Amino acid sequence: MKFKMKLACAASLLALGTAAHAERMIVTHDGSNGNGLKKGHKVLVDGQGWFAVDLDENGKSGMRGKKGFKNMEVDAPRRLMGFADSAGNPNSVQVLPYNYLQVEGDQLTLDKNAGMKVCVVDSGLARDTGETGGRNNDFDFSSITGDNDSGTGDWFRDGGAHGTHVAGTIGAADNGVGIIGVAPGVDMHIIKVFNNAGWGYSSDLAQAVNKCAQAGANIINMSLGGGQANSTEENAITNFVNNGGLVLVAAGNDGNTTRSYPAGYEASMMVGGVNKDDGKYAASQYPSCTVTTGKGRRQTTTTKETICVEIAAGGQDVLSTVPAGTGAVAAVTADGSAVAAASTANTGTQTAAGYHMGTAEAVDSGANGKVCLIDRGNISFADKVNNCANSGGVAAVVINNVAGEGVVHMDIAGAEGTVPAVGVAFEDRGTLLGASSVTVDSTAGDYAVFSGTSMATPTVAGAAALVWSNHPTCTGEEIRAALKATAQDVGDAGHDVHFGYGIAKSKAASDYLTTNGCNGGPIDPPPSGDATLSGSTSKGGRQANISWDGLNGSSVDVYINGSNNGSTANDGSASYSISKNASYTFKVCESGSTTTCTNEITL
Ligand SMILES: [Ca+2]
Ligand SMILES: [Ca+2]
Repeated sequence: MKFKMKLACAASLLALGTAAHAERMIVTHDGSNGNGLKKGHKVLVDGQGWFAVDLDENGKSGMRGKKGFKNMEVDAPRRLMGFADSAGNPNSVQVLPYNYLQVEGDQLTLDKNAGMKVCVVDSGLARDTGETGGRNNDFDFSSITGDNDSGTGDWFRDGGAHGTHVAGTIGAADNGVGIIGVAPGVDMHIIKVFNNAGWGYSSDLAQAVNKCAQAGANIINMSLGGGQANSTEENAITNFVNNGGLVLVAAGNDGNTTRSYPAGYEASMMVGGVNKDDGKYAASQYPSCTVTTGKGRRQTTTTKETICVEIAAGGQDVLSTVPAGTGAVAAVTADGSAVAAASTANTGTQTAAGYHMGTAEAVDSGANGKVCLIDRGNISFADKVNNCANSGGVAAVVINNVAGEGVVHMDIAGAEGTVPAVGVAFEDRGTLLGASSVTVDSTAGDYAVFSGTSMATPTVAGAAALVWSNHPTCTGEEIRAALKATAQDVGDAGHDVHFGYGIAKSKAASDYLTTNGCNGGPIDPPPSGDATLSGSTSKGGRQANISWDGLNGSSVDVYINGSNNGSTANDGSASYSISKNASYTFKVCESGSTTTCTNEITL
């Protein structure tokens, strides 16, 4: 019996060894023998004159020799276009979080002399030892003030990680380590309304808003909310905005249509969440923009874009600062290539050869001394980690089993095995299984990944400070309008309840204010569909080069300075001779259409 078991194991290992060398190929054929070519293979996708199939080297040579075979090429994986945190461990290098890149934080510089100050109404900031951890060094504390409160204590001691994470997204220092805030080093004023036990502020939120005003803040970030509107609270926020300020408030994380407050007041700018791929953060609330008040003949229905989500930013899986020692971040490399990973409670650093344990449902001596590469599924994460540790594995890397879901965030509560354990994305499975050396570096430290509209809101607050510092004569309402006018439309075409005007873009908002002045100009109609146009000049300003995509048809019409310049092949690019010191607008439309067009650009 024992002997038979061993044989069975050996057989399955061999089978895996062969499968690891198989590649997903696209085979094209002339149609004369399609079924003959497919015979004996599992067809993954069946097209007209082609099919996709996994083939090892023998399979490839067999296929080439068959009647009707035309060609064969690797079916390369395609991913959604998206943003990603820059590579590295924030405990030793400065990581650029994806939400910072997505909001164009890297494309604009904060002007510190403009005197922007962001008031963070949250759970305090980890400057000294607090309720959950110690000082986070990734702040310029000389630029940060706060107010103490009898209910919640010192603003400079954390009352939980939330406030430190939010403040880091707004203004963590650009100092070569940790993360970078969207407005790095911006002046901040901290009001601690929560502590680790929950709400503890001795007065109301209206008082917090007034304290922000007294401190000279021009932006307030409130990554908080609840169900009931309150007129005192609303009046305080309205006054702050009427005096030229801007108030960003989180939409909430219940994934439903509830209007949360203070986000739902007209004076507040409600912020929704997106993920790194510009998709919706599923938990982000999406209240209607329409309210009905009164009864019978006095009933009125009002639609206002200021009582629903106005703008969105990265809120899912956001990396930022936490009280020292309370976070954990993971970095994985496969033969030196960085692979995105999520940490677990099991931390540590190990480098070894990788060993594919399948779904790791049993102890496997092959993993001894190696990094266990484990597919998600069938058994709990804790059991996978235990089976890796009990096999003598030095670290466990669990690979997601669904494409497009990103890294797997694992709860390994109950695992007895103490080997470092991390989760990675399905898309990196091939890289990991093909690597001869895998490093797992999961370090307890001062940074962590959180999700929520609480993370999206400070991303927009940072963007507002960044844009406003470059246009300091504008009011908060003008900054709010510019952010909306230049947001990247996502989801349903145009304004919608999930994203408002779309994803905030700092550089675009700043450019818009440069072009149109604080009170804005005419807003370009949003491009229909996803058609986009970009361009540049060359030959000393004598040639304009444009590139577009997203238009259908074999040819397109190019409009220069509003006039149809004639048609050109829809091959995605064209060049035109222009006069050196003149400016030209370009727009590209589907042939014969004046509505299915790209955005307009000026060169
Ligand atoms: Ca930093
Ligand atoms: Ca939209």
